[in-house]
Amino acid sequence: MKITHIEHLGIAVKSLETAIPYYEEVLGLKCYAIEEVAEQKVKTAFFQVGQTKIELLESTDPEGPVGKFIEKKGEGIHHLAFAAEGLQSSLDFLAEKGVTLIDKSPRKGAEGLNIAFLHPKSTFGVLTELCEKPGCC
Ligand code: CMX
Repeated sequence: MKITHIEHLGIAVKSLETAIPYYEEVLGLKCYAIEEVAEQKVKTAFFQVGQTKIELLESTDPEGPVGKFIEKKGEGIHHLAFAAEGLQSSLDFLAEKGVTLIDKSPRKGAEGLNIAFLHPKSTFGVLTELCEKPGCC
């Protein structure tokens, strides 16, 4: 298993429209993409900070993962995403180590990345995502 860097931090917000001006006008970052991920019931907005991105997540459905998260916990950090080389072999390794996989094999996420989530109950309370660029490794 090889993690190379933190790919992004996912932050749940009630509204992209009201959160984006804080990131742009106060923090001075630039929103370079807005993308809906219908399968995940979210609309996302991305900001680059060095090698890492901030991914703002607005729910498009109260029953989706981010809708349920905001209902329970309010706005805030939703998940931590690592860039990992060899996604399927990393998942196999993690399963062997007893980590509960939400995704047993990679699927498509925002920005065309292959992604997979690990269950927060087996990662010390942090919903963890592994990402890999398609075609890599
Ligand atoms: N971080 C930490 N804990 C979380 C969590 C999160 N983001 N989301 C849920 N939990 C906890 C809940 O607090 C709850 O804990 P308790 O049992 O102690 O109360 C437990 O997990 C179960 O939560 P739930 O609200 O009943 O939700 P579900 O079990 O239905 O789903 C999860 C939880 C993590 C399996 C689901 O949210 C999931 O599959 N997430 C992965 C996909 C995702 O988050 N997509 C959105 C981002 C997409 C993108 O980045 O493109």
